[in-house]
Order: sequence, then structure tokens, then C-alpha cells
Amino acid sequence: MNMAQNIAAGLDRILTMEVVRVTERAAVAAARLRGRGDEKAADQVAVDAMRQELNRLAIKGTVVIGEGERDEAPMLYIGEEVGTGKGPAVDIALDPLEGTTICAKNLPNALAVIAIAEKGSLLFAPDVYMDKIAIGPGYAEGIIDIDAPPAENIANLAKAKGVAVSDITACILDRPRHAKLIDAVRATGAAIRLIGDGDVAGVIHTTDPEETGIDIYLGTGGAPEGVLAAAALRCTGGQMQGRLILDTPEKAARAAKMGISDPKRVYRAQDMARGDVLFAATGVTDGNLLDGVRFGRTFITTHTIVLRSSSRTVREIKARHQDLEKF
Ligand code: VTB
Repeated sequence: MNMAQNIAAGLDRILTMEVVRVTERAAVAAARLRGRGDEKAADQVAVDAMRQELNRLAIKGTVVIGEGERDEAPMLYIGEEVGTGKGPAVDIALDPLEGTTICAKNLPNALAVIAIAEKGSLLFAPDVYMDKIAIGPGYAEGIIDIDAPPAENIANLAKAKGVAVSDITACILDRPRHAKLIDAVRATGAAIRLIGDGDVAGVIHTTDPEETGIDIYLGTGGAPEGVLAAAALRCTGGQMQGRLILDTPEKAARAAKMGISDPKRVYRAQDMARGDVLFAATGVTDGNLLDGVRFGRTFITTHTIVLRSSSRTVREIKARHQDLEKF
């Protein structure tokens, strides 16, 4: 299949533009509650806003990565049907507010994110931890390996980039469970950016090291966030590997129920998000790639990145919203 046929066979191109409103709206809603110390409230308004806008899209969508299981999340739960119901059948992974704590403290890189893919092509991941490693585009396949020691991965990356190990920066979630990983990375001489939350942004930041200062993402975070990040990487290029952490019989059983037969499987980005994928993220708080929402006297501005895998187009959309009624 050539590129043109491939694009024709994939998702409707118009969706690329339409999807922007969905993350914009969620981001504006959450941004109104930036810095107020109330994670729950910020998340709730983002969920409401995203759902409302999503239900205007001409799709027959199923949420596969959402706010949780049906019994714990009243809206945007896993399995919820969204969209007008008239349009292509698609899978949806979303996080109306990735980084609720970041937003509540008004720290960098809180995002509203969504990924849309052809039906059946996103990994149906349980809400468990996932071990993750990711680097940006432009490197030969195989220079990172989730099973190799961090020192080896960092040395391989530095060599491929043509820089000293000390010029590499790894992004890692600041958690006690990462103490050994952090020591191992520091022992190589590489730098670390410790983040409080927001590993979807952390993984995406590897795709543009000159802008973000991040070369590699390492460590364990949420599996749903892993699928979202994989969808973005499918569009920008870059490599990612993830493995679910199913360390109790209960988690293994939950995963099995969701169709995961090999609990030790290493998923690459292209295994977690297959086929044609759209990804959009709007900044809630200011970040390394995206500006946060600005509330002006007569307008609101938003900054969104929209990506599509089949064309590899990266669109940045800075919108000035003058009809404030809609928010
Ligand atoms: C990460 C991060 C999220 O959860 O996936 C993290 O991206 C993992 O869980 O923003 P722990 O907080 O238990 O480490 C978040 O921090 C929150 O969803």
C-alpha cells in the first residue's frame, strides 16, 4: 500500500481538525482550577468538558482507556460509547487531565490528551503499572532494551547521538520505587529530570530533545498513560517499550479478562497503538512543549499539538477563542 492509499484507508482526515476542540475544551475547564489545590474538582470539570465535546464528533467511538472501570467512573469509563454514533467505528484513549496534581499546584506539563485509532487497534490495558522506556526518533531500532541495565541503554543512546553520557538527560517520575533506578542513572554521569507526575508528557518530551532537554524516559508509571504515550510516539517516530507489572494474581486475572494472555509481554509503541492513530494534547499549565491556557480580558488562548500516524504530520494549533460563552 502506498502512502496515499494508506491515508485514504485510515481515519477520516477531518477528524484531525475536529479532535482539537475536544482537548481544548477539557484544558480550558481544568485551567480555571489551576493552583487551587483541588485535584478532584479539576479532573471532574475536565472530564465533563471533554465528554460534552466528544459527543459532538461524528464517530461511533468506544472508550478503551478512560477514567476507570464502569463501576468506579460515571463518565468516560472503559467501554462507554461516545460520539454521535454516526461515523466511523473507532477506539479512544483519553485523559481529560493528565497530571491532576500538577494542575492543582500549577506546575509544568499538565495536559488534556486523547488518542483515536481504528477499531480494535489500541491495547486494552488494565489500570496497573507499566515499566516503560522511550527515546525519540532518528535512532536505529534496538538501541534501547527494557531488559538491559539503565547504564547500557544510556551508553547506547549517547553513542548513537554522538555525545558524552553526561550530555544525556533522563526523565523519571519522582517516586520512592525509583530509588535504585535513579542511583543507577546518576552513576553513569547522565542528568535526570525528576517529574512529580505526567509521564505522558515525559515520554513525548523525548521526541524533541532540543526543545525539552529530555533524551530518554525510564521507569514505571500508569499503563493507561503508557498507551496514550505510545499513540503519540507512533505519530512522531521514536521508540518505546512497555511491560505491564502484574505482580499479584488479582492483577494478572484482571489483565487476562481484558485479553492479555502473556503477562510478561514487552509491547512496542506499534503493539500498543496499531494502524492509523490520531493524537491531540492541549496544554493546561505551561510546559516544555505546550503553553498553558491563557485567560485574557476578551479571549482565551490555547496551545494544542495534533499528530497523525499515517501522514506523520505534526500540527501545532494556537487558538484564540473569542466566543467565551462556549466555555
Ligand atoms: C504516572 C503519571 C500520572 O500516575 O502514570 C503516575 O503520568 C503513575 O502512578 O500523571 P503513581 O502516581 O502511583 O506513581 C500519575 O501521576 C497520575 O495519574
